Amino acid sequence: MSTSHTSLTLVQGDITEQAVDAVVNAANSSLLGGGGVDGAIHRRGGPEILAECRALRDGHYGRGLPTGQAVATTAGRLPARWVIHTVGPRFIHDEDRSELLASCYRESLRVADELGARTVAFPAVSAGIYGWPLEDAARIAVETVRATQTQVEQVRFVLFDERAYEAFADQLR
Ligand code: AR6
Repeated sequence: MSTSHTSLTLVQGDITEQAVDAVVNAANSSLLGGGGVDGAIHRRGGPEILAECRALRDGHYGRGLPTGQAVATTAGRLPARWVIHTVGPRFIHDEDRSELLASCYRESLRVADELGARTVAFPAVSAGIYGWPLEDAARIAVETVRATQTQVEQVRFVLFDERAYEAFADQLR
């Protein structure tokens, strides 16, 4: 369980504007950028983030970052110290990949603990281009963070639009 001092908060807005220790990126295995949150983070954070991602690909992550795992880089010009990149599963109808989505939240918090991050902003991982139904993505996000032991003091879910905000708000009620 998240330690009693972990608070879960909701913000409707843009994750690249969050002044937190770490922002979580809904990346893909290549770590080399994409659309959605990933595109926004690299655009606003600048080339330093991509340079560190390339270095990761040249080193330990030669075959890319596996789905459900997380790794940190600088946050470049973002108002955060680190970006924690995680790779959500694509939603497919005939297979239950919920455990991989839960793993994104657990592993991101584990990396946050390693960094000493105390405030962490998450997007709704997999709920955009990867097609995960929003209500289910919100349930997995909130349940997993609540069930994870971490030193992080504030987990801030940053939802782009009102529909996503309401889906997360329903889970926190
Ligand atoms: N701030 C907060 N939330 C956002 C922002 C933003 N700036 N932009 C989009 N969202 P997505 P995924 C919401 O597609 O589904 C990329 O190409 C969005 O409305 O960013 O995990 C990667 O490279 C949705 O609710 O991530 C991968 O290939 C949520 O963030 C792939 O997309 C996640 O949408 C990952 O897809």
